Amino acid sequence: MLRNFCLAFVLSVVTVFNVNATVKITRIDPAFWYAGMKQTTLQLMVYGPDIRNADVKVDDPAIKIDSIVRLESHNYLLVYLNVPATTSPGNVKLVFTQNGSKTTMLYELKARTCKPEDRIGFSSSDVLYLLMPDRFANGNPNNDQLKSMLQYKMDRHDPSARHGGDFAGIEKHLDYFTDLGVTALWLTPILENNMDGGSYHGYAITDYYNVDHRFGSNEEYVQLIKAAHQKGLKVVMDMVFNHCGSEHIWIKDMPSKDWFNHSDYKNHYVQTSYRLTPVLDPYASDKDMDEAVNGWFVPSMPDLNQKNPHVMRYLIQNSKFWIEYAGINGIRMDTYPYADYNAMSEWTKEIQDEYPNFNIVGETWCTQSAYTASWQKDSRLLVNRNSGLKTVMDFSFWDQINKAKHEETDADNGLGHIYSNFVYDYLYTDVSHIMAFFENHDTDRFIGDSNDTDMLKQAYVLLLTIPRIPQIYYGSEVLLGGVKKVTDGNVRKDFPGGWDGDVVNAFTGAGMTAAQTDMHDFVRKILHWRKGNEVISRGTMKHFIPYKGIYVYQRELNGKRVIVILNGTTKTNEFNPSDFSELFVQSHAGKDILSDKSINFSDKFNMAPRQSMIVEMQ
Ligand SMILES: [Ca+2]
Ligand SMILES: [Ca+2]
Repeated sequence: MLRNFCLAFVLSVVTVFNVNATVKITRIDPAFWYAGMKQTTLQLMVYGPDIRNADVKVDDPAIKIDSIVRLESHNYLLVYLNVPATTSPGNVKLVFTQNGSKTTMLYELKARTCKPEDRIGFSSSDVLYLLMPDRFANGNPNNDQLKSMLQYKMDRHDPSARHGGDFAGIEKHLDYFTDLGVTALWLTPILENNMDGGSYHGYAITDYYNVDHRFGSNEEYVQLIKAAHQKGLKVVMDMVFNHCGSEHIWIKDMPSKDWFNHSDYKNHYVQTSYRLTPVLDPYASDKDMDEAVNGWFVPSMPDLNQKNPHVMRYLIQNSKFWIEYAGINGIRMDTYPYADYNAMSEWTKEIQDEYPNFNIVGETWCTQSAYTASWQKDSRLLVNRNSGLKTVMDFSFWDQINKAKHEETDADNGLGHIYSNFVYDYLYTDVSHIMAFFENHDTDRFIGDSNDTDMLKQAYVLLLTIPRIPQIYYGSEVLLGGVKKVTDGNVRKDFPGGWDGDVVNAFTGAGMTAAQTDMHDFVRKILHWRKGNEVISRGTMKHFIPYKGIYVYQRELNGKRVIVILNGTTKTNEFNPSDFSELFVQSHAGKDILSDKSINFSDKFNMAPRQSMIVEMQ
């Protein structure tokens, strides 16, 4: 059924003329391309029985065949076209001949719909809302159980089964995001995962050019992004270059042995060590490096060999396809250091060349700032290496804030960890391109199974006022909890109200507890205040070593100042302005946007346990 679908998709955009006996072509990736791309090389991956032995000619004066690559498998043929940037949109006639048979095909070059420089990525003026499409809202129950897919379980009571969320559910609730005040959506991977069991998380891709039909169609994905854009929301696409799913056709019929790392997996399986230090370690052994980068993530996720230029060209084109076709505003690249360093640098460079204002964030999961900073574009920390990666993920902040939540604050403990995290910002080339978060879909929920809303509030205050690109995770604003005990599904619970009949509905407020409503309103208030607030998105930072349990920092831009004061203890605590007197030379008056109260910094005052203040100075 998968193959049948693929054929239908290809035939919808490629016209094939049959002349007597035909050369059988079941699919071409990409199914169409765009005229006027800066990169003139276009790889066509042609699929078909024994297509390896076919010959191809292009019947178009403007376009030439650079090379034809015959892989080990007889069922693939790589055709490299040279499409000059000046080529007009239209159809290119390709003539395939094989054993006296001939097939002519019209390959479409579409017009680009947007100037490449107008593809604006997410930035520190945005707040990203991370959600899992399977777990957010079910807008179309008809796509829940598809017989065309490999067998899987649809059961909302099973945290590892599919739950039926989809694009229609997200689109239906776009107003929820704008009302909350976030400005960008990061959806976990939406491409097809036709895996035994369903692979609800999306990280085992079996088709790089089609979305998973349990979420909707390619057209519905494009429509969702259009609708999001109309409401001022950006959309970030989660991509995976390190591995695909083991049900991908490339595993069942391997194009060549060097398409995957450790491809002799049936006789000799090599798993990654999940230890990423060897990638940057100047003393790393070959063994450690090989295991880290070339080992498979899990047996169901074969490790793609990005050092193979044909694999990498396929992946680079695929990312450009989704930028052009769907109009995404950014890419979050999964398991970034697990893929080949040089190949990934080539990718970031090519995307940057084509789309100078686009943004990519890479998952660089190591809790040392020195590690993360080295992954950022133009880092001065590495000699003769440049990842080209604009945005990195601050796993150090995540680690430190999750330590801090259990501790009383002093210079070394509690919010002292947060202070230390920012001290090392000098390591980064560009602080405005660091994405921070206190939880995501791969970690315990910040609140875990507790009901400590005080610390969660303080975490939101920090995240939304520090010099970072903040990323929040769906549902925590209504106290969705959970820890990764037993299964990751426990931190990926259904958003309340996303399914018909949900007793608690966070979209309407029905059935919500007072604590849920209070948290939602608290987060909403900061998000709306942050929106368009350049003091926060672009301002300078000054902070104090935590003193008497209190952490204080100031953001400033063009004379406008915001002072954030956090009582990092579980006790009532005195704030004495004279301990931070350099902040109050110009003015003693401000307004706390959280309590809406005027604050006079002439005198000491008490702060409630874990109280936070965001004070706009007058
Ligand atoms: Ca559904
Ligand atoms: Ca790898």
